[in-house]
Amino acid sequence: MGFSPKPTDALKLNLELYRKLYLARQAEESIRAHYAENEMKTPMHMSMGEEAIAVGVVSVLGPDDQIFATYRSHAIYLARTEDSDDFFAEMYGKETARLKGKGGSMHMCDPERGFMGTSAIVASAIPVAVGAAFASRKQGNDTITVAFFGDGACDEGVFWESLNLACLMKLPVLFVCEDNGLAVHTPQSLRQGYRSIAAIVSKFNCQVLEETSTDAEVIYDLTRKAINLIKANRQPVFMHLQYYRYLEHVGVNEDFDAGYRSRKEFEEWRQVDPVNLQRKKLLGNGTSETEIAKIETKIDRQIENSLKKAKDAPFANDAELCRGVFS
Ligand SMILES: Cc1ncc(C[n+]2csc(CCOP(=O)(O)OP(=O)(O)O)c2C)c(N)n1
Ligand SMILES: [Mg+2]
Repeated sequence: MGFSPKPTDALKLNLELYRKLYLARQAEESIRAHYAENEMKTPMHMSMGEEAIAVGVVSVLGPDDQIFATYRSHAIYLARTEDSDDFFAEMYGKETARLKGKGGSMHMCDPERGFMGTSAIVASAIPVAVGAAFASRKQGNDTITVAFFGDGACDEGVFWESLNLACLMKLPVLFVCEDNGLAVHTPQSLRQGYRSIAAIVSKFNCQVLEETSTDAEVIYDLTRKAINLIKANRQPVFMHLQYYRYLEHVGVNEDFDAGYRSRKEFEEWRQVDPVNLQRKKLLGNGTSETEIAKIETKIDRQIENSLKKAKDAPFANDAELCRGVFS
């Protein structure tokens, strides 16, 4: 299977993108509202601000394409599955989740739906993604493998080794660098002895596409272009996409008083917030406020319902806790 073609109906696509953006944002708003109750024990690395990348890239993929990502993957997971029941069950650590509460926020995984895995070790999913792409090539199928990672992953040797191998072996990998300029609190200028990741990667045998837009449709179109290039040239593509992390590195709060970045910067990015931007676009395309509100109410209810089910669900028993884990 390849990727799904762009729906001819632009409005239909824009509604789909909005539905996923709103779901990702509201699911995290709901986490923020309930986290202090201390029933969700997993550490939270929130996606807020990044949703256009998650939704734009994932919406292009076909059912057999594979996604590997990081501990900051709520939006990617929800864009892929739209399964808030499973999402909240896992956040609450309950038996009803696919991973039975053993993964938590940082290790979400659903291979049957092409969400192959996420990891808390920076850059560690990238070589696994390259291996999966090698397997696809050996099997002779048309699958695309996507590796999402942050700009901090480019500080790891394994990123460069994986990129080198994928370029050398001409593997069908879409590298997606989600660049928020930070590794925890450290800016790129204090970590990287070069000015531009994209400029360095463009010296490899792969195409590099760059974008700063927070418009999910722009990311969607760029991803289609990337996948066409992978298929036409039989080479990986590296997408360098910028966004602003709204909340603290780990946790559900803002941190503009921590001294490493300013609220002013945040306010500037808020002007182009991916969810608001898409909502405005829909209104501009002739979608009524009532129609949009209907979509939002439906998702709000879905989230409320998932959250309640997760809270009410049991924990896995002791025998289950030791199954499928290394110790
Ligand atoms: C191999 C490794 N080194 C260090 C850490 C500690 N650590 C956790 S997140 C992080 C920053 C990663 O930044 P980036 O890849 O840009 O992702 P972001 O958090 O910005 O999404 C670091 C250094 C880790 N988890 N794994
Ligand atoms: Mg980063």
